[in-house]
Amino acid sequence: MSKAITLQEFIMDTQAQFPFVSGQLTRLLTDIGVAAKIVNHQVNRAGLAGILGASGSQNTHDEDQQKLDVFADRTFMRILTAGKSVAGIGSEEQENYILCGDEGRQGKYVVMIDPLDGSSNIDVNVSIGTIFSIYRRITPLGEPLKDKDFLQPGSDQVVAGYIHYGSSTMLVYTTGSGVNGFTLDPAVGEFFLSHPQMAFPDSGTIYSINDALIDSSPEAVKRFIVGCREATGAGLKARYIGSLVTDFHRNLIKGGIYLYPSTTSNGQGKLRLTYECNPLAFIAQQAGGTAEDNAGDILTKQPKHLHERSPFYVGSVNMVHGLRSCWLDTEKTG
Ligand code: AHM
Ligand code: MG
Repeated sequence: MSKAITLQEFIMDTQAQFPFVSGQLTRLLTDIGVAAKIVNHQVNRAGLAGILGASGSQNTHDEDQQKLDVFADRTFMRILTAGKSVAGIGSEEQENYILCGDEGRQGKYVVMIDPLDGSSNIDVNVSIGTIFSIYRRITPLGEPLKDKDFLQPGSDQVVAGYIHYGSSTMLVYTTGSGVNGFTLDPAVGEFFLSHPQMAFPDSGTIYSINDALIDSSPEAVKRFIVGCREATGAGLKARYIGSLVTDFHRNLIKGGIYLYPSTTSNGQGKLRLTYECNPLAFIAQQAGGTAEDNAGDILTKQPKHLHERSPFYVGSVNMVHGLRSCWLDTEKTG
C-alpha cells in the first residue's frame, strides 16, 4: 500500500518549483493549512458552540462570542501576521488593508482573503468556504507597503486556493503548476492529498446562476441561459448553492459553469475581484478551465481598489467560450 501524502509533505516536496525559494512561501502555505484546521473546527461545532448569531454576546463560559465570519477573519489574521512571511493582508472583513509588522516593511508576500465566504449559508448549516490568494510584494523589502502591492492583476498570483467546509473539508490550491486537493481526516487532524492534478472537464452539464438575476442580466447572459434551458434534453441541469466555493468545487469536479452577472441595479455584479474572482480564476486556469468578466479574461484586469466588484463567469472552457459567443452575437445583432 502506498503511503498517504500529507499537505505538509506535499508543500515541502514541491517547494523547489517556486523560483527564488527562501522558505517563506512554504511557511505561509503551512500557516494557511493550520488556520484552515482551526476555522474548520469552529465551523463543525458552530451549532453546538453557540457561535452563530450576532457578535458581542457571551457564551456559557462567559467568553466573548464571535460570528463565524469574524472568527475566521481573526484566525487568519492572527496566524498570517505571526508568520513573518506576510507583509500585508487584504480581507473582505476589513475595510482597509492590514499592514503587518513595521508598516509592511518585512515579509515577501501579500495575501488577499475572503475568510468565510457564503455568508447567507453560515447560519443554516450549508457548505461555506475560505478563498485566498498570494502575491509577491512589488515594493522593495524594507520599504512600507503601498496600494500597488495589493492591487496586482490576477495573472501575477503566486498561489491561489480555497478551503471547502463541506461534507468533508478540503483544501485545494495551485502554485501555478496544476491544482491539487487535500481532504482533512478529522481523526488525525491532517490534510491528505486526495485529488491530485484536478482538471475541469472541457464541457459539463451544470450551469450555476441565481435565477432571480437572469431577467436583469446582460442580453448575452440571458441568451446563454436560454440555450442551457433548451439543452436540458442533452443533460444540462441548473445547480446553485449560493456558496461560491461550493458551486465552483462541484463544477470543477463534474464540469460546469458558474455565472454571477452584472445586472441593471449592480453594474459590476456582486462578487469581489481581488479575493473572490481572481483566486478562483487562477485555479480554474490551472485546472484547464477559464474565467471571464463581461469583456474577456478576468486575470488581466487591473484592480482599482480592494473591494472592487466584477461580473464573473468561470468553469469548463467550452461552456465559458459558449457564453463568449453569446457576447459576440449580441454585439453583432444587438
Ligand atoms: P458573501 O461574500 O457575502 O458571502 O457573498 C458572496 C456569495 C458567494 O459565495 C455566492 O456565490 C454569492 O454570494 C451568492 O449571492 P446571491 O445570494 O446573490 O445569489
Ligand atoms: Mg465573500
